Amino acid sequence: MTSIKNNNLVKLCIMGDGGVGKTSVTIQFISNHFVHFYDPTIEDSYRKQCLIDDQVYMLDILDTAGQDELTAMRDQWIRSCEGFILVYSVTSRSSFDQIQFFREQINRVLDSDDVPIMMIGNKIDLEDERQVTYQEGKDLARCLGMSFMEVSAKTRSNVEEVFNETVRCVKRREESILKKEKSRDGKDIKKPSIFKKLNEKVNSTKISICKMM
Ligand SMILES: Nc1nc2c(ncn2[C@@H]2O[C@H](COP(=O)(O)OP(=O)(O)OP(=O)(O)O)[C@@H](O)[C@H]2O)c(=O)[nH]1
Ligand SMILES: [Mg+2]
Repeated sequence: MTSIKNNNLVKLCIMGDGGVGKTSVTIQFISNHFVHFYDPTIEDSYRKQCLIDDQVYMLDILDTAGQDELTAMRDQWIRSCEGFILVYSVTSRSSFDQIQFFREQINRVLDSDDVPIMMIGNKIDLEDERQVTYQEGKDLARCLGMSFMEVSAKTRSNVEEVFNETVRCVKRREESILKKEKSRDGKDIKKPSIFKKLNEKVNSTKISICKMM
């Protein structure tokens, strides 16, 4: 029987301008179908258990409002999540221009520039209406330190991969924080403070001897 450990619960937040397809991408991932109609979101959350790299995870996905008049909760949404999916539509230049604003808001609220974020360009099935090239998306993501994929909620292209990769980003960050903490503790054990002080004294004596000479 597979059980989910507490640390395998991953909280993700999906953000971006209104109408770019946040809900459609999420519903396609959760229940394998495409929503044709547009019903602006206020706030919805979804849960899905999935297997990523032989590990079972429970994903908590927060689907947020893109419409300007519904975004008062944004700081609170950001605080409650550990990984982010920033969505724009490849058919909308203005939604692409908004990405940097969302990125800055996440950094500000979490007071960190090292947050796991995946940027996605949605609606690639509408190739004739494309306003943002793949290269532009890739360049912006690299410049802002985010992972990047193009997707289509309609055809399901790359939808699963987006969520899998975002979970991997969250886990990689967690591991690197843990590693840093362990190595800090390890150093303290190897070098007890009494030796540190003794070393400092020897060094300062050396310096004063040098000065005298
Ligand atoms: N052709 C195509 N249409 C899409 C795609 N993704 C979403 N749409 C359509 O775009 C419209 C808006 O999609 P939503 O998923 O509701 O957009 P949203 O980002 O959740 O919008 P808000 O909740 O207002 O922020 C709907 O009519 C969808 O059917 C896609 O990949 N391809
Ligand atoms: Mg929505």
